[in-house]
Amino acid sequence: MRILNFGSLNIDHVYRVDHLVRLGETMQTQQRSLQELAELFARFDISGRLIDGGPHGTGHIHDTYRVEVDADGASPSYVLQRVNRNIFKNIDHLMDNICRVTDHIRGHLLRMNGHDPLRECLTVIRSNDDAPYIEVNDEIWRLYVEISGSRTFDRVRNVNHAYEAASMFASFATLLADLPDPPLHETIPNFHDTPQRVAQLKGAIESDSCGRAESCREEIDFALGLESMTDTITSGLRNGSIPMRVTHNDTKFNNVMIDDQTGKGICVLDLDTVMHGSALYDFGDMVRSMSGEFEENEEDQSGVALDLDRYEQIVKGYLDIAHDVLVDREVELLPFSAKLITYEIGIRFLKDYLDGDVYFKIGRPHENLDRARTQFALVRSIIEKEDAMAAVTARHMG
Ligand code: GN1
Ligand code: MG
Repeated sequence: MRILNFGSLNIDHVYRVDHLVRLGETMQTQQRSLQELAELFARFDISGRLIDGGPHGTGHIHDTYRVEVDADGASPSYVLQRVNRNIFKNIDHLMDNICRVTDHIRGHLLRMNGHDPLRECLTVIRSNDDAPYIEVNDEIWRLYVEISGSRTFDRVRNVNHAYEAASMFASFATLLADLPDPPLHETIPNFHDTPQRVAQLKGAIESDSCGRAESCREEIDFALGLESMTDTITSGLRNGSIPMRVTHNDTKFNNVMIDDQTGKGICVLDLDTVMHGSALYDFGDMVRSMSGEFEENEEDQSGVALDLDRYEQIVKGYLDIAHDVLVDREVELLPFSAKLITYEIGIRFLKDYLDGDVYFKIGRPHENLDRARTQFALVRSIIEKEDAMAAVTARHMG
């Protein structure tokens, strides 16, 4: 089995996107003055004077800034992130997981030839007090080395992207399969407990705190109509038919850095939810985020559909690495997992819309409702194509 796949696919085009998100245009990351960013940067144990910085990326949870530094004539960049502590309640646990995971992966990369841990693994910069984060005015900040010569994309842009990202996430899991004890902390309890997500949705419908339930009756009915499928993976984990593994738990396409020159996946990002769970949620979330020609928040969902060729690339990229590791029950549930996680994330968006948009950042009114509708449209498409997806999967397991 290959450990890391940096295969030999050719990419004709690497599409460039502008990483810098202007304030107010698409999200709510607070603008910070250069002086503020410089003061924060100075509290980390790294040389250099901050010369530029601003909001970065399209994550839904934290506030992320890219900062550029002058260090003896060189100008390295870093990613400075204000951690959302409403969501991550135990910062020591969160950062302990991330340090353990990155140290473990770095160790593997250093033992293998031809790898660059600074580009292929996140590097946490420690603070002047030798901690993996700083606390300033009740805010939690952390600093990562920016991965040079690469970028993320919110949407798959060419035929090889899906293959690349799927093989990156599979390699990531392979590298963590021998993570020694103790178990990782559960940074968000019951994160992929789909039945519990349904219970939370029901609570939000019941309290209807913003008076929005009537306007999304159709979405609510759709969500509740599929409730019977929701414990398939959680019950499998409980009865042992599905193995518990170290998993990423947020395998959307924009959590993989793609190399500008080669178009290959180089590094997996967003390690906040690396925990013990089912590989199926990881596989399913790749399909959710990579199998179509649409954004996560479409206002018009008529173009939302699963593309079987894309699905095949994801299966190929994933199974090229994970083929020998998966048990039969996991293989059988690969197509189902795409339906389940798309549903789960759809009901999380719907719940947040009902709650008044308190969890996922929004850039416009009703964005969370559009996100929910987009996920539900994809669920419908997966239901139509589940048999074809199973046939594709079987072909690549053969
Ligand atoms: C959030 O942090 P980000 O934007 O990569 C969320 C995921 C969802 C995703 C949907 C901690 O991920 O669970 O799948 O949005 N992360 C958390 O886009 O809730
Ligand atoms: Mg992310």
